[in-house]
Amino acid sequence: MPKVSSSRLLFFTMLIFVLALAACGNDDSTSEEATTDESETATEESADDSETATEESAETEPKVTEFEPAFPEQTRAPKVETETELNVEVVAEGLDVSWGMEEFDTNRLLVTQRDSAELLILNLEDGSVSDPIEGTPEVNNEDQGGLLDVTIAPDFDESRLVFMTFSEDKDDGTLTAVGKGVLSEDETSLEDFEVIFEAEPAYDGTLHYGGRIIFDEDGNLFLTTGERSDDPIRERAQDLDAYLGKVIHITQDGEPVDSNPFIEDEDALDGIYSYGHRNIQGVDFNPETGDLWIVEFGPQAGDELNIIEPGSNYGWPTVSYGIEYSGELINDGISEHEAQGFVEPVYYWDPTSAPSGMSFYDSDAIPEWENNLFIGGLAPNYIVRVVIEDDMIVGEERLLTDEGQRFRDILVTEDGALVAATDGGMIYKVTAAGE
Ligand SMILES: [Ca+2]
Repeated sequence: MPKVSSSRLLFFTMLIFVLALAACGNDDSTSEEATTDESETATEESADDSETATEESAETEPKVTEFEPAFPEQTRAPKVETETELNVEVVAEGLDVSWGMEEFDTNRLLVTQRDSAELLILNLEDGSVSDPIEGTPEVNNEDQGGLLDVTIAPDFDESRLVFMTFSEDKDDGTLTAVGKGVLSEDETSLEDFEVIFEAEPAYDGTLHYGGRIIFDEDGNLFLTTGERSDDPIRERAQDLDAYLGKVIHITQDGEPVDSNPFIEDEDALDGIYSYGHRNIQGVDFNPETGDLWIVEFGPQAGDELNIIEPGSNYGWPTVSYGIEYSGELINDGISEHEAQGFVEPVYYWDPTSAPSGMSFYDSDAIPEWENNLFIGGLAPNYIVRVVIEDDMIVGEERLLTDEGQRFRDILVTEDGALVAATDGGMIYKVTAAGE
């Protein structure tokens, strides 16, 4: 990596030189920036100029921070546009916040309702919604809490095992919990529901639960958590004796997976897979590489897309490409991750995209979307599509921008339909027109 740093240094040095030359013949453009450091201003402008001259970014709003990316592809990727004509259909409406979805049978989804804590079955073909399934857990549904994600065991056809995450009340606060139950043959109840994992410690707050779950190819679960938001509890994202702000790797019984990176470390919790995360709201495996990708909420800006490496530290809240909601710097405003010994995000957003549930498009139904990543945006309200080459983001698009919906979760069906759930109770289905 020193190689990258020195070439980048050379690049910026040249950039500043060229810019300084350009600024000489351009008096009025920088006058309102007079109080800021001149070389910084010059660098920023030159970067902007060179980008807009050649390719337009999908992001049109100004940055809210002064931070520069560690490498050019790390933010504000060139705008791309889907050429396939799309059919956008509202399959269902009038639901609660549909936080998680899973296709358990062709074109039939299990859908969680965050606030009412109901688990429903949605038929994508006729839009019908079942009565709530009995036997779901008690949850704390204040603020960001409730019934969160849902997935099915790899052997669901035989075991009928359904796994869910939720925010659970404990004596000393709340925490993110995982439970499992058996879906009855008549699909009306979850039987023998039991909690298999609790992301301790509990905390007296109702924010940042994380809560996504996904099975790996060995039949073990990855669970994501949040760092519970407040200062100082959020510092626990850096601690290996707390399950806050982590990616966690457990068996179907909630036990740490034998190969976990800290299993030999007596001071670390055995379930931890990676750490230094803020609030991970989306997770999926990249179908091309098999790598686990996650998206996590930043503070004000600094939302991150990360590729998860076992045992690695992703930096929060020591470093961030975002700032406090108050506008203050976080920890003196260090953005660069790698220089501080942390993993750089593969991509970040400034201003925010408020990234929630995500899914890779692992279908060829819309060929130009194959292996692209789709991420729900809560505020601003759109679906983000990113195009990836060699683990770099080379294009970004915003979809369904006119719908005015907070997109909470994204799912790609076996048939290649893109399904999006919103906080406003809608379920959208996006397919190629004419299909
Ligand atoms: Ca980070």
